[in-house]
Amino acid sequence: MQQLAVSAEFDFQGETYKDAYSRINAIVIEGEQEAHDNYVKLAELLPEHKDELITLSKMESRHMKGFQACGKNLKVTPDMDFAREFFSGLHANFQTAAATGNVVTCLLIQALIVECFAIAAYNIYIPVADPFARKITEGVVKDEYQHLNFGEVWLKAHFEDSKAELEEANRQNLPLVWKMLNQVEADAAVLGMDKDALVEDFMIAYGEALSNIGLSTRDIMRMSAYGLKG
Ligand code: Y39
Ligand code: FE
Ligand code: FE
Ligand code: FE
Repeated sequence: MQQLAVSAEFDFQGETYKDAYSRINAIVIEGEQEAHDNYVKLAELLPEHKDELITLSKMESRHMKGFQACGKNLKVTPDMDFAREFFSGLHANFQTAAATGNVVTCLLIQALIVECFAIAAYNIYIPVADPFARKITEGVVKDEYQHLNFGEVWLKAHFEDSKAELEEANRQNLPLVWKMLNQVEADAAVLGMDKDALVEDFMIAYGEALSNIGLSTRDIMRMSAYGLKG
């Protein structure tokens, strides 16, 4: 579906917009904070890539500060309790995987699923964002492709050893993404972000990532459908 909305259509200072923004903005701030923490943890798990992963973690901190500024600019207080709850499933799964040294699962959660979610959400948000947030988000989304690329390159290089864990991690975590999208659908719509467009962009980014890693079209189709049927 095409999004032809222009910023002028939105009342960025209206109560309805600001109420929805208090949750979406919080999700993005919390997501960036958790992404920072996840790359720091990955740097411990993959010491041979420590410097690069710490660089990525610092980018996530910058993203968080940028989105905090977007909320302040609209005089919105982010609902951080809502956002922590929103990420709790993926958060718990990442912690468990990290504690047991399942680095493939950690990479699938952060560098594939969360990054593809970010890429979809930010690309859909940019055309409907207020001018201040648009500039910030345009800068951020470029970085997210680099984060996704780290995961793709590592998993491609370890493909044969990773394939089984990748499939299991996908089975456990992809259903959480559909659940998260449903939870955010109404607020996203207020901001001019269409759920079908989010799903479509996520699927494209995630499918491309799995393809780059070395999965067959058949595997990609099977993996992408997990949890979609509810
Ligand atoms: O790697 C990253 O920077 C990811 C943390 C950011 C993900 C943000 C999650 C965006 C979901 C927003 C949903 C809006 C409809
Ligand atoms: Fe649509
Ligand atoms: Fe980020
Ligand atoms: Fe990222």
